Amino acid sequence: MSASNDSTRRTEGLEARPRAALVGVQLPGVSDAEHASSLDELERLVTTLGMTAVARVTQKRERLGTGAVLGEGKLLELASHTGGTGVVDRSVPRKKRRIDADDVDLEELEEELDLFGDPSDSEVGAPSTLAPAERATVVVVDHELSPRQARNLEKAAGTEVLDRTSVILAIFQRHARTREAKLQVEIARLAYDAPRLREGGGGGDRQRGGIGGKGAGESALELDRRRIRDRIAELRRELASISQEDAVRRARRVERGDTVALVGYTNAGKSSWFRRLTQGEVYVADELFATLDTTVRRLQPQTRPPVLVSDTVGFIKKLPHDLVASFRSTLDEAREASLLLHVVDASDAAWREQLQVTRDVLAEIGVVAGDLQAERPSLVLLNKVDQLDDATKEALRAEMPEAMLVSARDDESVAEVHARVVAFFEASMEEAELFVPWKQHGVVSAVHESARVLSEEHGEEGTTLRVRAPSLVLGRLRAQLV
Ligand SMILES: Nc1nc2c(ncn2[C@@H]2O[C@H](COP(=O)(O)OP(=O)(O)OP(=O)(O)O)[C@@H](O)[C@H]2O)c(=O)[nH]1
Ligand SMILES: [Mg+2]
Repeated sequence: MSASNDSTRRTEGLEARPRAALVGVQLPGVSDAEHASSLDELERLVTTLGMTAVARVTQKRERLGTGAVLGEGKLLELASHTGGTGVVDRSVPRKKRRIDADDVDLEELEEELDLFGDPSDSEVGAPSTLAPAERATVVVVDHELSPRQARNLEKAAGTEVLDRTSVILAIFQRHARTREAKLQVEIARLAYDAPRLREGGGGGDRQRGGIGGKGAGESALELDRRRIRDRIAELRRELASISQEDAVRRARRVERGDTVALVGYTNAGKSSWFRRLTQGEVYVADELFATLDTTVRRLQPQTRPPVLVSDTVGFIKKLPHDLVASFRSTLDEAREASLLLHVVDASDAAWREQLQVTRDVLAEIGVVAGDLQAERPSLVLLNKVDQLDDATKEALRAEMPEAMLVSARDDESVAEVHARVVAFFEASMEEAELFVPWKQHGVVSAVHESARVLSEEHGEEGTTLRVRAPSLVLGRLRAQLV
């Protein structure tokens, strides 16, 4: 189950792009709007990966079928888009059920009877009448699939099946630039593949018909699993050594001044804001997960002492846990920032959910303590308001009075956000008097570098400076003067 980078890279004409049929199950508690927006997002994910979404097959169900996700009627509908048979060969799982107690599965029995399928199911189900060139060549499911679900869907659809997680992983793989990002993605990929080995016997790729036998096959599998575990351990060690270098660099930065981190949902506009606030070049694109590596630059126009701005990886709904865990170190930048600028795409109908997802992931990785949000000052930027009409903006202001309505495309917005950031750090600064004796005169230039000097007097014994600086910086300067 891997979306091959190569196959898309080889793609020349538009018609050669993989054609995806999207599958989503609307579970209880998920509104129609949420369900639709989740599929829209899946479509953007597959588009980012170079595929074209050509069909959607959705179904309301009590739960995700453990057998094949969808009910029988919907499987036939899916097959009408892909040219498959629309049926799962049941003989294999049944036989397995007898030998494997874990596999006795009431849900699957219910599914066979289709107790939870929606009534429209029975109305569909003709085999594909589409010309081969119009058929979907891949099925992409908006949920994380178990190996068995994927296998059964592949049988019914007759095409490769990808789940949401593997699509996100493939995008991350393609967008990773630095060694650190590459390591993080590879660890997550291996962790995703390991439990899926049983099915395909080849790193979670399409299974080759029939279930592998016991005995020799199984020990080979054990070997594969161990190899993966060893490889993950090796990659983790390499990552740890890189992260340590990073920690040293970060510590130096903390000495130099305060950091503001841009965080938010993917495609919200973080990198656009980074560019505007630092006048630096960084990749901006209408793609999901354009940024995977953290970049840090000084706020421009510059302040004294300087404020650093960092751009970070974006979040997404149902972000695989391993991926969240592996990006922990990248997100240390956000964890150590004095202020979070939480960028929200206010022009996206799903912005409220996206805001919540971002807060949840930040809490999960320990950037904000969840219930202790107050400890990490953050400012919500409701971005892309250039796309909204006045009434919508008015409603947003009423709903989120403490947020700023902004657009990265608007100079005035940029000036306002810059001013707010400066004011924040200004408020966190203290005024103090420092006395630098002649014999330590070198410290005077350090004071000028890291603090704002309000006045400077040269006396008999040394120099007296009145300064404004963050307490952190003052503490460091005082320590040097003792
Ligand atoms: N109309 C409009 N578009 C914007 C605004 N800010 C950003 N965009 C566009 O939104 C898209 C995503 O912007 P990025 O800055 O790359 O978003 P990001 O949050 O860094 O995204 P990832 O790195 O993928 O997580 C780009 O096409 C930007 O041009 C804005 O204020 N208004
Ligand atoms: Mg970005």
